[in-house]
Amino acid sequence: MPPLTCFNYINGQWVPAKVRETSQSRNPANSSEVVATFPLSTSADVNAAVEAARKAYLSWRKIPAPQRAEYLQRVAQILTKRKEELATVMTREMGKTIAEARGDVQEGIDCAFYYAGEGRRLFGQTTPSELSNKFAMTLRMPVGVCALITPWNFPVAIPCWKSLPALVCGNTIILKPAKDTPACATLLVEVFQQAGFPPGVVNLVHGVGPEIGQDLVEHPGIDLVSFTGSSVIGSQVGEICGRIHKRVCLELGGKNAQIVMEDADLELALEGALWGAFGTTGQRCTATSRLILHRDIKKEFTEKLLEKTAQLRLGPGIDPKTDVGPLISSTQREKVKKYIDLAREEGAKILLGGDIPKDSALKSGFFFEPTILDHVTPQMRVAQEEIFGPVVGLIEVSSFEEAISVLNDTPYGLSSSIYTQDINRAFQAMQDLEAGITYINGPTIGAEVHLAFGGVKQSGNGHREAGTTALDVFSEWKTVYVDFSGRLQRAQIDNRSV
Ligand code: UN1
Repeated sequence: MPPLTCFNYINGQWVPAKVRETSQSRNPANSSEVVATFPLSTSADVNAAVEAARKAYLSWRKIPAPQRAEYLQRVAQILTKRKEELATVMTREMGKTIAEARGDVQEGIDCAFYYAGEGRRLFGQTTPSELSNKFAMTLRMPVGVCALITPWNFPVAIPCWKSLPALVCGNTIILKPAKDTPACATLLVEVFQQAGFPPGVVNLVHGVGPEIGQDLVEHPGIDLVSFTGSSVIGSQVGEICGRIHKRVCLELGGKNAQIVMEDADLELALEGALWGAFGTTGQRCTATSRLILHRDIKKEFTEKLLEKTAQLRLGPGIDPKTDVGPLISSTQREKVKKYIDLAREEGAKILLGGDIPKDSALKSGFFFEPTILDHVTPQMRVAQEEIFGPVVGLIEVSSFEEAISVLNDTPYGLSSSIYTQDINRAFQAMQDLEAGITYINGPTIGAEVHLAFGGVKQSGNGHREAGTTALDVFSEWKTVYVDFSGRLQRAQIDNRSV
């Protein structure tokens, strides 16, 4: 297939960047196939996108939300029609298996239907006033122009999580996708174009993070930044936004764990661990990277886990028999490799994997063996830092209380899981696990679009995406008082007897 030539999308037109330098995305399963070329935009392109988005905002915000929702309804329908096409390009460009790529597009479709429905709600509140003949209410108002900076690991779902609630709330958007997945972003924006959004409502600027990311974040014409990515970049984004009082939503890393208690259904816990740790080659911010195992089941569970993990088939995601695709890039693979070296130095034992596969058929891609580390202790760096690869560390514990405390003992708090058949422990865990998401008898991955998504501690800045909670990111509350008494009523004074 010839490479896709990607352009920026500004004010309803596909345009090249002002400086005509380009870069490429490549298929991580073979590293040689160029999937797309994309422009390396500069601040001049960002300025043009901001100008278009600002102008469009003036009229888009005035379109009634139920009518804005009709555009989202069309996005849902067109995405459904183009699901297979987008999934195939995603697998080629990003590497995840074709089944998972379909799931990624499906998440976008679900999101579009969900927020289209929100267009007929966007509920505010009415509440009694302290004073007579006076009405009090809150309304959702749009924020303005939103910069959406998105990662490569969910190249359709995450841009949808951000753009669709932003649009239904009446904002205009500038999407800046990851440099690794320009083709996915281009096809998604093509879907928005087909849905007929007025010019300037949806804009796309390609480029490399540090170069135009900062321009976007600092630009005075942008009112809100929504960023998903690493905690390191997230704190830089947050710092700039804090300094200039810009609204910012940060979805950052995770060091998610699955607890397996001695009373758990072991087969179920095993399937959950395999999917949570090695699904998407461990490249999810919700991936399971620690297994906290009760000592009474650790031996049996580990043996079975080793056996099942050894059976996982590595290969190009496009082959339906593949369980685990490649990592996104050689840089990411180097990072994973460094963590394996570190694990060795720290005294962990590599039970399985830990290297680049020897199989010559896999040589040209960025593959890495599914890896199980044993004798991991809670304070090792491999148990504290996000690896973002197919690596899981086993930590032994002797009690439920210890399991909870080990799970909580990292700087992150995104997703968490416990397998137990004891209802009291399940509820106790629900209450005590320090994470934005807790699964009872399910793996740490697999969030659904109509529920809040996000984490505590360094996993974010307190906001939640998805569900109605995303509306709180993308709208401002306006409180309105209507006094129909025809006279001055002084709150806190005229309604008091003393
Ligand atoms: C991410 O990895 O950034 O819950 C998002 C999940 C997916 C989304 C992951 N629905 O695993």
